Amino acid sequence: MHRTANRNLALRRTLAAALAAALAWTLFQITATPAQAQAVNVARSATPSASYTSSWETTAAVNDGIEPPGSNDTVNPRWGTWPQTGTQWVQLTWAGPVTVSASDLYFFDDSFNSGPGGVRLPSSWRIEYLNNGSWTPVTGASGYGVNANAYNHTDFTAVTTTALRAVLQSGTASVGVLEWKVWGQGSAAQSGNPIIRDIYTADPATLVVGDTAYLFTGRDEAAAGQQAFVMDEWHAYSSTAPANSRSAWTAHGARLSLDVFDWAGANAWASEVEQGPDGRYYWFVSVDGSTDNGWMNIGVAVADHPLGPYEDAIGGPLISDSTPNSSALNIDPTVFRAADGRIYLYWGSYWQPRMVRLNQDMTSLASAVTTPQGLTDFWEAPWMFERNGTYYMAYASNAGADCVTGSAYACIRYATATDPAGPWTHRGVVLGQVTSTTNHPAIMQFDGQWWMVYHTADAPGGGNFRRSVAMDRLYFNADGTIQKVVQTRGAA
Ligand code: FUB
Repeated sequence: MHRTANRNLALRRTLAAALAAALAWTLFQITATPAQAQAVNVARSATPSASYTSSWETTAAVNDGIEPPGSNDTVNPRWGTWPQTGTQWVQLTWAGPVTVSASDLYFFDDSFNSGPGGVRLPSSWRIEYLNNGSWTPVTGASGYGVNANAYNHTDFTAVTTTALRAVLQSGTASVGVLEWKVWGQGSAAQSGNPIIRDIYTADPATLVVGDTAYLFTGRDEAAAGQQAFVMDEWHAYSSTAPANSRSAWTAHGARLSLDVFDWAGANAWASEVEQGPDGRYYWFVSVDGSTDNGWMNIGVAVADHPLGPYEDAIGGPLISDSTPNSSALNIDPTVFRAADGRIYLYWGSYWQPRMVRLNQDMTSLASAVTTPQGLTDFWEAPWMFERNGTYYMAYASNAGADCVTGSAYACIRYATATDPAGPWTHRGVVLGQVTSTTNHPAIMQFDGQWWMVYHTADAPGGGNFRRSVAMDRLYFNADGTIQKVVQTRGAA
């Protein structure tokens, strides 16, 4: 018993160190984004290409949304032309016309920190746009800076086009770009994402009741530049015509807060609402409790209506560090009621998914806690649903080249099973890395359409601790596998 406690303590310390490292890496990645009043960064919805790309670099780097930590970024994807020199270009192509009038371009220069220096700043560069089939320099350019370790901002006379090029003339070596933001409006791949912009929201959960879709989120209240989660309450939204548009959703404000749980102190993290067999609505939440020496717990609130008012359903945690075989971090509940009446709770983080069955009261455990099998590279944030007799588990993962550019980020993988208890078969990545380090899925079907709801750092002033909920269509293949979600963003 004592040895187990010591082992748990050691594990917790190791995991805490891993979290600290992840957060430190997050800090390293964050730099300020220039304020852009109405325009959005339409580069994110473009397809990149280039005159030449070194085989170990990628054009995807230029519009992946990753803020460069410096011009010699040895961690994130980069576009570079080594050993090619002379005139080189990188291009953004849109599916439909965009109207653009400014750009911020961050050069790749690997000479810093004693790097090899094969890729250096260009001697000069210019922006060209596709004009009736011809590449034409933009006019009225405010300047073409060639600074390292910073964005080089250019305003120019607005053009409507489907493609833009940064044409770089090499200087002392080959050339490259780490990130290119293009400010404007339009493009076929644009949407109203993020769908909530008056406050920062994270960790979406959906629930469809009759003709209404409900969206429940956490609220990020970190001040600008604050590098920590500040989360005290959960918000609710509803829509009778859900879409990736701000106007589709009605805000209902904070419908649950830490105050409801006398035993909880902080961290209103990820949650999910599920209707119980009694017809009432149970809001399962991640919170930092104060009833034991542990950290996060799962609590439950209950109400007669999805929008509340909610009250604590138990008076203490449903799952805590005292629960035998609980996860190293007891957060991110997803609850699933199977057709045979059984109720399953999955949760977990720090690579430790857990599953337990719930009693019909939704507030007590009906089985021992088990470790689900087959959730390959699970990190956290499970979301369970069923379609055509197949059970699906989407979850955040921070491992694998098909998933993330660095382990501080996460993609969403998914697995399927023929039984709600598993075993699960990993099927791949359904949502790629997003602009925030954390990634968190909710999946819903409404009116025959499937949606992936998630969060990003894309709202103005956003960041890893100031996230915003977004949603995009989810498509199934005939064999039940899921196509990778196309992330859209914009100002629609
Ligand atoms: O929002 C706090 C935590 O970040 C959530 O519980 C995780 O899923 C991650 O999104």
